[in-house]
Amino acid sequence: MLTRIDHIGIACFDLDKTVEFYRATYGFEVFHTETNDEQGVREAMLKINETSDGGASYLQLLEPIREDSAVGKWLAKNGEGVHHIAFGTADVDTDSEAIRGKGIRVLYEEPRRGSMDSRITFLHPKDCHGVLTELVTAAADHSPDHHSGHTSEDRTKS
Ligand code: CMX
Ligand code: CO
Repeated sequence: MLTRIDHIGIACFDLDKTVEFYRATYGFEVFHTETNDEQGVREAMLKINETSDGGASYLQLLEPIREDSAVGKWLAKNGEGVHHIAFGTADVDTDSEAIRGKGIRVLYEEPRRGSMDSRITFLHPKDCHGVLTELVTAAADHSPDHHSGHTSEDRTKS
């Protein structure tokens, strides 16, 4: 069951400048940063609020590390802006298979690694009225009760 907005993914050309915009304008602080090589992004997660399912909602600021990445290609075509939305669930495997069964293209055979060791998959935007949609199951040890909230750059996966 999808129980929260996990995050809104926002594509930007310069992560540091965009982080500073969200800090200076709204007072949102960085909760976590990492580079996800498989997804081709450097990213910052800004926690906006905790949610009734024990999770949280974030903004995910995304800077491409390669021009041929999903975000790099999208930025070249569209410029900066909202790239995707992500719904949170306790069970991304079951929920994504159920959605696949409804004839919607799920982009990965199996969920892959996302921010903060979450497990993620994506639904094709052309099957979702133009919205690239991600499904996320947060890692247990990155729930708000356990995450230290510090910034780390040590999660680069190659
Ligand atoms: N939102 C809405 N529509 C999108 C889109 C987006 N983010 N990205 C692409 N599209 C549309 C394009 O506009 C294009 O439409 P038209 O044919 O009408 O022009 C169509 O989808 C195909 O786009 P494309 O530029 O040819 O791009 P690809 O098909 O190569 O890739 C997609 C599109 C969705 C399969 C790819 O972006 C993908 O695999 N995304 C999932 C992974 C991802 O986005 N990772 C980064 C975030 C990581 C994270 O959140 O942790
Ligand atoms: Co995302």
